[in-house]
Amino acid sequence: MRRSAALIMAGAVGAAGLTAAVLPQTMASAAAGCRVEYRIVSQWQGGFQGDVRVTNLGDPINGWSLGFDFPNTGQRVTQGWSATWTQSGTRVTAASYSWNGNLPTNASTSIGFTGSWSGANPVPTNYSLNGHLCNGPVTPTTGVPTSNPPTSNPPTSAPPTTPPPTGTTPVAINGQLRVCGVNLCNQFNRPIQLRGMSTHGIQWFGSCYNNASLDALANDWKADLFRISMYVQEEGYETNPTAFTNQVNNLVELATARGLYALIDFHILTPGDPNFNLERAKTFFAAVSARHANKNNVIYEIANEPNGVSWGSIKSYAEQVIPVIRGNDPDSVVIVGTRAWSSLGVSEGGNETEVINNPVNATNVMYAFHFYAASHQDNYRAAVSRAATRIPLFVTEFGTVDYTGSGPFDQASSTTWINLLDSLKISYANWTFSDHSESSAALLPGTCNGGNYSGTGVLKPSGQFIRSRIMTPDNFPTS
Ligand code: IDC
Repeated sequence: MRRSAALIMAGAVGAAGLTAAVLPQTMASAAAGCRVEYRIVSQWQGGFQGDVRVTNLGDPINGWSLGFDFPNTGQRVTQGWSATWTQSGTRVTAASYSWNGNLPTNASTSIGFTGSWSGANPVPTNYSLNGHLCNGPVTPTTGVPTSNPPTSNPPTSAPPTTPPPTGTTPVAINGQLRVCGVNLCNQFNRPIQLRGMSTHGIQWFGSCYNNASLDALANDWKADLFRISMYVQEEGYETNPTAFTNQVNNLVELATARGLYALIDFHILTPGDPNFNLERAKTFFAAVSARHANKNNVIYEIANEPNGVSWGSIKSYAEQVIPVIRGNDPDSVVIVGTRAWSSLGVSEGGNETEVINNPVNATNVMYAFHFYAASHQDNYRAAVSRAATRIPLFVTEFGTVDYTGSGPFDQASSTTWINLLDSLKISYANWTFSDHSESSAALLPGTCNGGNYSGTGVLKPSGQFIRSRIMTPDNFPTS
């Protein structure tokens, strides 16, 4: 006993020194304290999922490295998220990504991992933040009753990830969704409407999506839906597929932990032919659908806004990408972008009949419709009203301003639009939940540098309006 304890101590000291030595130069050194809450979320034969929530009790830091020791070297992190995970002996180090590195004083962030369970309970000790031992109270593990590894069944194909909370969240009430006729139905086979927000490009506004902002979306806005816009071009996915896949996966976990539906948007825009990105789409959707196959809250949007391309080409793309998703996640809802920036063809002189007469050959599919309220008005509303009686529509993106994402907030047209969507039970996500200076962004510039995303004080006029619409009761049917 004494010998192994001594070995653990030695390992911890050596690795802690290493951690401090590899901190990037840009990291502030002043983290004077931290508090860690550790939880074993689930466990199975030989493995477990851990959740670590760290609160910075010291000076603000931009870029963090959290270290801790497992009781023995047989306990290893096998897969982690929301950080870059490494392990040396018993010492585990989790380094922030750029999108979650900012940790103001008293701010918290949550990270998670799956690990191997060997011997003692995998309850870490010696937590440190940026090389400083945590001097705040450390809450030990909760919910782990035994000292022996449990003997429940191992997980099936996908790794265990964030379990959704039970109770009154949108996902807890509605469960796995499916397309029913022209509607989106919940687990009771009753039509529902989901209302929520879209990120801006996560390559630019990643710092806006964190525990505090997702808490605000779930609890203050009472949103149902979080759309994750992963641009493919414009400094997006094509520049680093692994990093963007990880970032999307992490954002899905943030939504899942709050019982929100996560809409994964493969944000093609320029070039407008989705087939330009066909192989990338297959690779990306194979990865994310495998990762989230066991969840019931993930919706896949496979092509943001096709443009300058025929409906036939879009349909051909969809019929190659959908089987990749269904191979991992057979019951998921998939949304297909429509011609002319997801306008059902209207913006290029067409109309909804091209889709109605030649639908995608797959089940559980919906069609995207996008609008910008100041630019797209009566003739677009007429197309939606007609199409809604024939095909399932999902407004995966809309703005309250003009099609550039800027210009005056058009409250009158936005109100007419949202009333129409409400009356047809068409789900929607507003562009954007970000602090971009443009008028379509809900948050005031600079909001994402701080820790508060709740209330109207952080919102532009468009954000105030959209929040007031989203926060009205959902009244989801429960039988
Ligand atoms: C816009 C952003 C803007 C960014 C631009 C880059 O608002 O900040 O510089 O993309 O491409 C869409 C697109 C969406 C656009 C948005 C507003 O899906 O990417 O975002 N819009 O122009 N379709 C119609 C409008």
